[in-house]
Amino acid sequence: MALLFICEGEDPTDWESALRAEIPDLDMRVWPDRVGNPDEIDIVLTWQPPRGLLATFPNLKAILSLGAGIEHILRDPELPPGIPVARLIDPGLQSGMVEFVTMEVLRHHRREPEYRAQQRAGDWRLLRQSLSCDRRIGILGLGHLGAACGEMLTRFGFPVSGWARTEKDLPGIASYTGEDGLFSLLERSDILVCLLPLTPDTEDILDATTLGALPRGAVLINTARGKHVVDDDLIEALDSGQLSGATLDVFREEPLPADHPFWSHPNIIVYPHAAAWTLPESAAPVIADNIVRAAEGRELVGQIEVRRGY
Ligand code: NDP
Ligand code: OXD
Repeated sequence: MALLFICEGEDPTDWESALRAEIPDLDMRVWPDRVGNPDEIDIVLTWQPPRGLLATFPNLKAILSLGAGIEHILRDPELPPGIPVARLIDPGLQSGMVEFVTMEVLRHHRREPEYRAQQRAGDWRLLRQSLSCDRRIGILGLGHLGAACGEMLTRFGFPVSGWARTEKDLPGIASYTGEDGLFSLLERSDILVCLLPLTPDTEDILDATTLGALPRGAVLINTARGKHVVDDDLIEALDSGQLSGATLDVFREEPLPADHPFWSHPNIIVYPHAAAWTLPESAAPVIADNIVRAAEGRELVGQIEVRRGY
């Protein structure tokens, strides 16, 4: 089994040692310098493969994403058909996202951005605090990451609701589905967290209409993809007071262009796509399991439905 690692700008050294600790005789190649004969490549492990590249490996048996998101693979118009594609289901990615979302929910809940602004102005003033049971959280996407974030937030006493394609039965989390369900969830979300995959159905989902359906003064935390948000509509919602703040970890264009208004907006907190990382020490056992599954022709863990987009 030859595995090809395709991730521009990432040093493969740690990945090679972590994967070899799992599969000692793994034949691991690295694009673009150590590919060898393309006919020998069985599995690709990748983040943002160049368009058209995957189609150059005629004997591919599986495509494994180095991240939870999969749109960076599916966007390739020459994606070879019929090859199983798997997203990454990684405990480290999950705990990283739970930490990040919890941190940002608590930051907004405890009015930390306002206290920092007051500090810059030398303004000593108490801001009224709310109980967690009075701060309603809505989560778009109740999958591997969204459900885990929701579960953690219920432990703080926040009322949590979630929206998914299919009905969920998660302790303490109210489940919503469909278009009506989306608007029912929005109207009861003081803090809205987006953890949807980017698909044709979810692109631009956070626009003037959906942001306008949130309670006045709500907060948005987007840790999914930049293309979920219509940038101008978000700025308009913040400037009009419809939203009081936003934490953005992901953007339509990354790195966020230097002249983008998000950088300097007083009510936006920007992170450089840092919410959750794929770390070899946590992800290698999961990926190794999928390498073995691919070799044996078994279904992959996290195998996605290509037609559905996630
Ligand atoms: P999953 O595939 O496990 O979960 C996706 C969830 O979204 C599911 O609950 C699914 O519903 C729901 N969903 C999908 N399409 C729709 C739709 N049209 N309408 C309603 N609900 C929908 O993904 P993960 O939780 O693992 O990851 C989510 C996303 O988080 C990734 O795709 C990625 O973009 C982002 N991410 C960002 C990171 C960062 O650092 N910023 C790090 C890791 C991930 P159902 O359960 O019914 O199928
Ligand atoms: C991912 C990400 O999809 O880091 O895993 O964005």
